[in-house]
Amino acid sequence: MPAQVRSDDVYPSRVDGESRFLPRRDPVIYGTSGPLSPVQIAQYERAGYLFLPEFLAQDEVTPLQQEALRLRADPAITALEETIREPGSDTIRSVFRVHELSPLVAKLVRNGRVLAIVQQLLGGDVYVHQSRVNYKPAFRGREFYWHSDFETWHIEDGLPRMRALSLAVNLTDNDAFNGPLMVVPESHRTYVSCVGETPADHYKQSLRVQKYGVPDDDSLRRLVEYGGIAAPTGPAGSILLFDCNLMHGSGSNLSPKPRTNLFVVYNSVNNAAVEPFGNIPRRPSFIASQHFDPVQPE
Ligand code: 6CS
Ligand code: FE
Repeated sequence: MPAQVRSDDVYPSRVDGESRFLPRRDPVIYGTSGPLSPVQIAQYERAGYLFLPEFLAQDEVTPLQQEALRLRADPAITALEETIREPGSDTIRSVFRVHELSPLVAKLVRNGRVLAIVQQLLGGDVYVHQSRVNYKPAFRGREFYWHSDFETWHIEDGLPRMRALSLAVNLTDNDAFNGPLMVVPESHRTYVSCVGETPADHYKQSLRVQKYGVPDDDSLRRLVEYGGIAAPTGPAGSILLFDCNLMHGSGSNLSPKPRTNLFVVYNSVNNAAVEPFGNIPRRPSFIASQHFDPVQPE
């Protein structure tokens, strides 16, 4: 193993000349009881994700939709480095740290129904590692290439183990045509160590188009041969919970309808970020939070 791999690193990446599959060394489900049924827990454990259509009521999702549009139109927000633009244009792709920029999103993060599920999956108290709105505008919203979030959060942000998940809330319908999120079922049980050295200030590039920390074609082919590809599409208000190591991505939006999703990344307080495992300076806190206080239900 190359010299720069830390002795406490069970998931090395970006150190070898070739990509490797390493087995997951962590549980998928950490909790015991909670609102999810045994069947739902088994689905999440086996496939790495759980889709709950129309989880939020219309009167919960409408204010969030409006809030997402307000954030994008507010010059005080668009002037911040939290606002990321599409490659090659000024169109807004994402706004990060929305759980601190928006009281409405802060409220959603603490929503009791959501939090009980997250705590069941991760086994107890959690904090928010990252949050963002991805706008994927009509006609020209660009793709997010295949990746495991955990690879980046481990190497660039210092999350030690796989004990985090993403909550994706559909703020618009996600359909076959507007660039819905796609996942590779069961890929969360394999860690794909990636090739290439992380460039300085990688996030400035990667949040627009990611080139490092993405799997090579052969690895992807093998994962998809095993698990296939699923696109859990559904109306606004639907939510997707997915494991931090699940391979996922999404295509461009060629349709006339935007695809807007809100993402909240919850991490166990027992898995708080340490020094990044990639021997690089940690990313700014608007991408990788340093506030480890547990989220309290509202
Ligand atoms: O770099 C990150 O943390 C992120 N990038 C992607 C493509 N997904 C998760 C996360 O927002
Ligand atoms: Fe991602």
